[in-house]
Amino acid sequence: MKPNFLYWHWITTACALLLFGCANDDTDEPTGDAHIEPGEVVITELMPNIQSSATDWIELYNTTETAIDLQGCTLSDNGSDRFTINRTLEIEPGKYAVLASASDRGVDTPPALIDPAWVFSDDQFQLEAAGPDQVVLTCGGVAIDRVEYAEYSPGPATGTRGWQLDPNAIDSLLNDDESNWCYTPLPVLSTEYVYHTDSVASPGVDNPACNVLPFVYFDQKDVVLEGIDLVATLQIAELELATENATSMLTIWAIRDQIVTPEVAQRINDLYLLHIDAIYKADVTDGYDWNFGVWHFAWAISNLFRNGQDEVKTRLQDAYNHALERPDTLERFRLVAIDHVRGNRIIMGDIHELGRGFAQAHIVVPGNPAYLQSFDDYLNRQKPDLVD
Ligand SMILES: [Ca+2]
Ligand SMILES: [Ca+2]
Repeated sequence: MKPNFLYWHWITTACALLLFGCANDDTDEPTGDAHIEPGEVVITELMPNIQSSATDWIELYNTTETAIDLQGCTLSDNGSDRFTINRTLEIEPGKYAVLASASDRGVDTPPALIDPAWVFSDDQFQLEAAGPDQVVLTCGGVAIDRVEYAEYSPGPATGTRGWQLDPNAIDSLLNDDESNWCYTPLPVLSTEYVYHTDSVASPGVDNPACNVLPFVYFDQKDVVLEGIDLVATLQIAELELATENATSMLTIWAIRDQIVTPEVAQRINDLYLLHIDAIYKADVTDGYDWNFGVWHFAWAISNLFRNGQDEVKTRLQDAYNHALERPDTLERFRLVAIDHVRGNRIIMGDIHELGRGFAQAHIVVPGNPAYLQSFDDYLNRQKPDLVD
């Protein structure tokens, strides 16, 4: 707005006349030679101060095509915490600098935490885990980038987990929008961002994409299938579960976000308790092993329980109590399974194309041509084509 601009112009002119950085109340701060413009350095990831964690840290990214020296720049929060970078700290173009409260020397620690570009003390600066808090990078009295976060609550799966900017939004304005941020995705196929067993973050390297999965939802109304025939679908689930292979529970998984009656909940509770131990010992089927099966079965029970009305919860209580402990028995997918079963949010939806295809081939929704029309429809589709 114009009045603000004029006011700001007056302030900056007055500051220039005084030959002092007006926004700089520490007159003994050294000042870097380089002139840094807003947005040339962007805050891309941060780790608040968690009691169980040794370090909190901030990742900065140089968006320009020349090296930037942060000497003289200050990092501050929304309170009185601040520190000044009083020696050369150069970020190469397109590279990161991680500023941390301590060096972390665990065996599998990322290099950027073993040898941070800058180490500050807890007395100088702490990012509050409870939030809200903010990080402001100020150079020459000008705010170069600023990021706010409401709270840090990554859930039960991890000790520490990066709060990171989506790699498609590396920009000082786009990073003002909290919807462009996420916790570092938990490992499924790769353990690239895992260290210390249960830390997941990418300090000093590119952030992984926040969400590459097309069918993930957090609101049950977005995933409820109108007209679903749960009785016929459960017939299919029972038939498949009887094989007790590593994917035999997937029909239950496919209906985990639907609104079920207490009777259906009871049946699913019983099916889970009847088959979960066999799935735990199941052989590999089509590349899927018992880790996959146990994770998805426990996830299904957790969603049904947490979305359910009181009577549904009562019927599912035994299975749910068991499912809650199941992720800890896994050799693979443990962190993501903990998040799905015990995490802060209920992860709903078909997740990806493969999940959607499976759901459409195993859920009965009469009148909806994308899905099965009946139990017989399922049986007919299992038959090999007959040649007259
Ligand atoms: Ca910003
Ligand atoms: Ca990163």
